[in-house]
Amino acid sequence: ALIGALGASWLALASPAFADDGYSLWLRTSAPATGQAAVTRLGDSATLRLAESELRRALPAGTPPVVVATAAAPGIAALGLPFVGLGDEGYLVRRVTLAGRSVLLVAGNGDRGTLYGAFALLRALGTGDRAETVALRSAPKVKLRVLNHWDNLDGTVERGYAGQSLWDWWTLPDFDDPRYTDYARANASIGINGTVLNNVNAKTDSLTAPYIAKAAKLAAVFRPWGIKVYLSARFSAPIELGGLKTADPRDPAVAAWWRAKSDEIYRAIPDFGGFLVKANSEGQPGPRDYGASHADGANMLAAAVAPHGGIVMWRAFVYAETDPTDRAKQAYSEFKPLDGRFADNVLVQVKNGAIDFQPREPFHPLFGAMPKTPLMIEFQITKEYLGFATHLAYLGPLFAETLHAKTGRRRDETVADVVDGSAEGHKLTGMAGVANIGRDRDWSGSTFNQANWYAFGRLAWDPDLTSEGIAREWAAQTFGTDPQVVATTTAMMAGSREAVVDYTGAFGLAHLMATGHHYGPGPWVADLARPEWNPTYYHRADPDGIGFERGRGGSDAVDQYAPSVARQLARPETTPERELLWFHHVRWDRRMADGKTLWEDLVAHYDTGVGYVAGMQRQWDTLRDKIDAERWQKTATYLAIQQREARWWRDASLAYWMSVNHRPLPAGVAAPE
Ligand code: GCW
Repeated sequence: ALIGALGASWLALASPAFADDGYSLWLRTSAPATGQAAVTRLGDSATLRLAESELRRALPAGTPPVVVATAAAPGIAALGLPFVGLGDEGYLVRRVTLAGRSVLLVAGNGDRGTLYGAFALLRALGTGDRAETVALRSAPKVKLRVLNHWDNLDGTVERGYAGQSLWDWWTLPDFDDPRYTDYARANASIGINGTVLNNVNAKTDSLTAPYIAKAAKLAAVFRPWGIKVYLSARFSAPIELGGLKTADPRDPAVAAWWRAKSDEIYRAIPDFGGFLVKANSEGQPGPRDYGASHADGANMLAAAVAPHGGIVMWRAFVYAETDPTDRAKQAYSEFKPLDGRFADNVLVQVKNGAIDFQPREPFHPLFGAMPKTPLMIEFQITKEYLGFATHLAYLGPLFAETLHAKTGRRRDETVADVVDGSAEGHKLTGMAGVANIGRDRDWSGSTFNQANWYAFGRLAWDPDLTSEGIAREWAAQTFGTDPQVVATTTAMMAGSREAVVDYTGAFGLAHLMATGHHYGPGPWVADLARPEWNPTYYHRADPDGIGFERGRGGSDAVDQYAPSVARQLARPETTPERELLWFHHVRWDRRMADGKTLWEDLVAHYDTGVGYVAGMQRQWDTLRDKIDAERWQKTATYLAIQQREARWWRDASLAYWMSVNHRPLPAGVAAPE
């Protein structure tokens, strides 16, 4: 094994194209360094030791001497460095003179900050900064940076496309799979500090003593990496586990059951983060079953964890068939009136858009509309509606588009300002990402999917980062700093999400995917039990036009936005074209900004999407000699699948639209196969 390891590191040095199955993610450059840089640690804790060992394993020989410390370590205060404002998790990396020696100091107020600083230094060096001149200072803008695993206790993962769940519930709590540590390390390297272990479609078993012990083991592994464990809670657990007759949150026996359950969890996991709850949504039980409100439910749970410093993340993803008008309006209708009624340790978790993680959605109208309530944003890192693990779609632009959208509530207020608490001065803030992680060797089902995990973490740390900058960082660490490789991969990534929008349906069309699995086209589907599950509900195509009318003559969803935004969205003329059919039903022959008809433009977008994928194939081909064979080949194969399936999307969609609108294809466009 030793010879194997030496061989591998020798190869790593000799050639940028060494064999790689993607397991080391963006931490490839931190393969064991050959010579060791001098790293000194001031102070002692498990987390500080990790900061030290991360630097030791990765810093090349010849790096100036490095000191890892916290602000309180001897000699540090006298340096007068700007620790103020860094909080518990921020860090500084500076050239300083300590005890007469010139060193590179990596330090935070607390040891987690120091660990993040160590990773930040490695990131800086891995993306081309020089150790001699590097100077970094950063603190997270969002407090809870959390992955949501939709992992079931039987090992399957809902909407997971990267293999079985990482958590091996059978061998926990005894067996400490080294992969748990690798997982924690990867997350810590991008600042993720929380993980919800189980699916929001929760089973009560996860709250039983054996599973609490298993979760406690994971929590112990993750703790030194600064990561807290949370659990999804099934609201009816007091009935199913506790033998009570009701789960009514106003019933004192129910509240007492949750208090006792929370106490039990905290005995096993003293720093347990708290609960995530999906209530009264898609068949999950909740307070509405008893005529109580979401606030009643959330506050009851919040009271149970409050004595231990825990929090509740209560999802706003609700829709019921009892409201036939517009699914997109329901979360706002239900939650907006509850603003100000949630306990201090509750966050309401809102999906980025009002429907469900579509390739493009306008930002959710709740952002900015509940100023008294901390709103967490929930993104989906796993690509349920964007081609699963096979299609290459970099989600940085999707995340950033929502975060940087203007709410219209105050001058220049963005969704990011709401999420990071700066809009209203909330201290409890959060961002959740539905994980794309499983037991595949490459964790996320493909190399480029790793970029989405990475981008989520980086944007949760700082929602104002640009998706382009994040892509460059990721590419340099994942493939090496060769400028051609970085330029080519980031160029591929840049438009890849827009390509998915184009070949699945541009201009704000949404939810056109095939039934159930959501892979591939199904815009014709009209026979599902609930109207709002059918693609035809969303696109409303008829011989004259297409789109869902959400203006004032329609469902009036536009008036859930701030007045200035609502005014803009109320009329097709002032609605951004990319969201036109989300908000309006318009004629197929409507004139678009480019002078062509909507139909002509829609057709053109399908072709653009297909063409983009072909372009990515050509770009990737130019890197054949620069990327290790295993990652190159898998990506090439997946791009070929995507190319075939982009055409499938185009052809099936066009054939269907033409059966509705009876229009010919614009001149020069190839007929669907
Ligand atoms: O995105 C949809 C998915 C469901 C998911 C649900 C949710 C966990 O199709 O699989 O269930 O939303 O977010 O609750």
